[in-house]
Amino acid sequence: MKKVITYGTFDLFHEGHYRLLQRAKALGDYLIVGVTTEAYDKTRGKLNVVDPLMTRIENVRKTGFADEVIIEESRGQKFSDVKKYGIDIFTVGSDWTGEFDYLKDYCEVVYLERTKNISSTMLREKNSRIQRIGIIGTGRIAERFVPEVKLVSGVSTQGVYNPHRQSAKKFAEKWKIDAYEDLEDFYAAVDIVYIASPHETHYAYIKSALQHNKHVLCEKPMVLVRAQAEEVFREAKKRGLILFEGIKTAYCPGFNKLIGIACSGIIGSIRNVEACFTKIEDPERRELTDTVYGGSFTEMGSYIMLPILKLFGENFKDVRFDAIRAENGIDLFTRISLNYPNGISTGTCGLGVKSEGRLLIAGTKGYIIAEAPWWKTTYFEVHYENPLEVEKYTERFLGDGLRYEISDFLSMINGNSSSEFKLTRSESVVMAQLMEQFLEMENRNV
Ligand code: C2G
Repeated sequence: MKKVITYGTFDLFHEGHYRLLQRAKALGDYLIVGVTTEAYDKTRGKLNVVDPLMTRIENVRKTGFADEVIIEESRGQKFSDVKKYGIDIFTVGSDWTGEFDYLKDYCEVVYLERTKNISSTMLREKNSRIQRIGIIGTGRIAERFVPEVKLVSGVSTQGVYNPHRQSAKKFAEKWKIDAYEDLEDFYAAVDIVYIASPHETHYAYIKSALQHNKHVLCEKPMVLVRAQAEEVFREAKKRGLILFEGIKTAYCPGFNKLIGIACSGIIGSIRNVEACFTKIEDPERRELTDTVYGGSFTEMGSYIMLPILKLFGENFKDVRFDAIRAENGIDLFTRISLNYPNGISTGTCGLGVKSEGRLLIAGTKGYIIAEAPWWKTTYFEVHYENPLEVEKYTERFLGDGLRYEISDFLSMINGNSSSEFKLTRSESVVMAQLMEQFLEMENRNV
């Protein structure tokens, strides 16, 4: 008797799951299905699992393909299950290709083709809890986005749009999703849109996505002009849609813990914030060659403005920018100074100058320091006058961290607005205003 095993969360049970189990069963005579516990999903960084374990087991059982259902509770369990149950074939979807090759020493490993259009053949109503996401743009950030979507339950990457046909095709083949050349076809196939195209194209794409009644998650900087930010938020509100600026730090659990501690009063009243983020970039890249929209501030300014706006608010007295420029005029290293009635702040970012990336928050009783990469906060310290008195805080940050913003975006779409405070609309509007002021100062013709 040929024994086959497969595992999964099987949340919001859909056709992709059904087809996977059907083909897994067909590989042998006896199929064991391992269903993950909530605790295990948490440790492996899968967010937003909706259905309780019993419902997920019941849905697997109802397919009639499983001869036995077991619970998957920990990372090392697959290896021991293969031994324990005398497994001949381990199988899982092709989104995991390569990931379980270590089991090849003990059994056959088969990666079954993942089902692409999980909602095309099954009744849409049945799948209405799964949001189909479409990606606009195929750059580096879009590459990081797709694997993160996989770890958020309730959302599935449907396809990608890029006016450059070849780029869309290549991207779609790599991630086994659909490529769309026509924007109308793209909108017709998706429920929500993730915009990861060049900065200057965001505004037009946001408007067109909203006009097609799609919720929008847009990469930072969302737009580069204050009036445009106000306009798109107004439009989203009018249509009852969610428009979200994707600054991943804002949704990162460690960063939120840090802001909470900073505002708790333990360091007294906050008087100074210094945030720095630099990343040496290849001089040939768009960021350093696009003389209109490139440069350090448009690329990284959102990160360094975030803690300042979170801690001091939007009512600064004055703003000043200082920049070191490359020969082509692009800012290589930029400092924004925002002065408030009771505090001062500086944010520094650079693509062509390297510095210590840190976030320092000084108060009347003590200070908080988070070293690089504070924008993916996992650790920070609270210090006081007495140098021996140090409090240390840690928090998990999984993968590339985009899963946190995707998960919060999804909760908002599903009517839970409890994450809204993490990056408010008015904070996004002020960031657009500061981008606009910076570009004006630089005499860029945007
Ligand atoms: N699947 C699929 N097509 C989809 C979606 C999912 O074929 N459109 C497959 C996955 O590849 C997996 C199974 O269905 O084999 C269950 O998917 P999930 O519930 O998302 O579980 P997953 O996180 O992939 O669990 O230990 C857990 C396993 O390693 C994988």
